Amino acid sequence: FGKELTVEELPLPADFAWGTATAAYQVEGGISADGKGKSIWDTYAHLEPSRTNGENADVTCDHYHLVPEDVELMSSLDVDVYRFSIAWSRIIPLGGRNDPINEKGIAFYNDLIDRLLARNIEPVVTLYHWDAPQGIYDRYTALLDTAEFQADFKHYASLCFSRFGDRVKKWVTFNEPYIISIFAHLNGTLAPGHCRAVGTDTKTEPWRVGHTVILSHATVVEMYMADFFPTQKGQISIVLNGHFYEPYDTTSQIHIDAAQRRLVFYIGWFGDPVFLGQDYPPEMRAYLGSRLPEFTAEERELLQRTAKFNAFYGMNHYTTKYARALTDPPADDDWTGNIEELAVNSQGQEAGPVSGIAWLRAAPGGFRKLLNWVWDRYHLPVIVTENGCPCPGEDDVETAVDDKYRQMYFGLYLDAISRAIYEDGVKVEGYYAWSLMDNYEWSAGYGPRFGIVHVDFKTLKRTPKNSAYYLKESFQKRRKATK
Ligand code: PNW
Repeated sequence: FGKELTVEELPLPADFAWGTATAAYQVEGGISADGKGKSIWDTYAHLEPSRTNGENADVTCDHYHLVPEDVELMSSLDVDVYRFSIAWSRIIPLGGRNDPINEKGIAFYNDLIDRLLARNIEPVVTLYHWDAPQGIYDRYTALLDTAEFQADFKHYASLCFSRFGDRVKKWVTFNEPYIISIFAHLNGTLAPGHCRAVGTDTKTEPWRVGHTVILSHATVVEMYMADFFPTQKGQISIVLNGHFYEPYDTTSQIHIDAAQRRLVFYIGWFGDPVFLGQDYPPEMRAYLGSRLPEFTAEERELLQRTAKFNAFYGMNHYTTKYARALTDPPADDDWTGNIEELAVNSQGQEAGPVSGIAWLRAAPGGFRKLLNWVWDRYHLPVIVTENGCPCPGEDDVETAVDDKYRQMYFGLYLDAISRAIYEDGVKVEGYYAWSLMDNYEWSAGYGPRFGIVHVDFKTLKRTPKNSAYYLKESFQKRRKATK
C-alpha cells in the first residue's frame, strides 16, 4: 500500500451486521464421521492430488469436532452473524430424494445453530457451497442433469427448512454459480474437474450447469415461500460473486464496452434471470447462440413469479481487474465475451497492490463501483457475504498474526461501503469477512490463508490475527458514529 492510502473509519448504520463466513468442506473435516457420505470434493482431492496441491480436507480445521471452541471465539469477537454451509452428504449421505437421512449429521448442525443462538449470533446458512454428494454425481453427473438435480436439491432443501428453519432465518441456496459453472465445468480447476483435457464438452457444459443452478434456486425459493415462510418468516436468496472491471484503456470505446460486457457475462448471467425474472442478458444470447440453453415458457413463469421473493443480493467480492477487448476470433468455448482480464492497464497502472494470492489485489474503488452497479441493476439490499484476502508473505504464525495488509484491506473496503451508503444511496445491510479462520483453499490447498484467525494445521490451535481485533473495534467505532 502506498503512503497516501489511509483508513478513515467512516461510519456505518447502527444496525449494520458484521459476521464471518466459512464453507463446510473447507473447515469441517470429519469427512466420514458419524455416517457422512462422500462428496465430489472428497473424490477430487483424493483421486487427483496433483490438481489440489497434493492436499485434501479430511481434517482441515476439524470444525466438526471444535464447534464449541469456534463459537466461543466468534462470541469473543462480537460477531453478529456466522455464515456457514451445510454439507449435503452429511445429512443425506447418498444425496438423492429416496436415499436415507443421517440423523447424526442433522444433530451436528442443530448443535451448531443452538450454540450460535445462545451467544446471540445469527446463523446464515448456505445449502450448496460446491460439495455435491458423490452419490448424485455417480448416478447422473449432478448439476449436468437439470431435472434430476432440481428434484434432489428441492428434497434436500426441504429437509433443511423443516429441521433448521425454526431457528435459521437467512438462507442462501447456492454459493457462486459462476465459479461452479466455469471453474468446475470448463477450466476444470474445481471438482468435478471437467475440462477440455478430460474430454468434456466445455462449449455447452458450463451454461447447462448455470441453467441448473438458476432453475433449482427458483424452485426452492417458490417452495420456501409457499410451505415454510408462512410459519418461519425467514429470508432466502443466492450469493453471486464477481470482480469489478475497469476498461483497459478509458479513452477507447471498445475497452469501455468490454468492461461492461464482462460484468454482464459474470453477474447478469445469473442476476437477470434470478432477480429480474428475465431471460439471460441479450448480449449473452447474441454471443453464445445455441450454446446457451433456453428457458421454456413454464420456466420463464417460474422465474417471474419468484424473482421478487429474493430478499437480498448476496455479494462475494474480492478484487478489480482490467478488461481488454480482443479482436482475434475467440476459442469456440470462450466464456468471456472475447475479453482478456488483466491486472495492469494500458498506462501501466496496477489495479491495486497484490495480496498473498496472485488474482487478488486491493482495489476498494472498484468495490464501491460494483455496489453501485448491482444496486442500479437489481435494486435489492446488498449483503456482502464474503470479502477478504491472504497477506503477502503470510507463512509463520508471527508474521501471520500481525497482518497489516489485511487490516488495511478491510479498512479500505469498509470505507467503500460507507461511501456507497451515504454518498451514493446504495442499501448495504451487512458484511461477512472471509474467512473466520485459515482453511482449505480448494485447489490451492493450505497455501493461501484467508482467515482472520490463524490455524496451526498440525496442532489445530486457533490464534486471532490483529485483523480480527481490528474488525471488532472498527465495527464498534463505525456504528457508534451513526447513533
Ligand atoms: C470464493 N476467483 O471463491 C469462495 O466462496 C470461497 O469458498 C473461497 O475460499 C474464497 O472465495 C476465496 O477464494 C472464489 O478466482 C474463488 O475469481 C476464486 C475466485 C473468486 C471466488
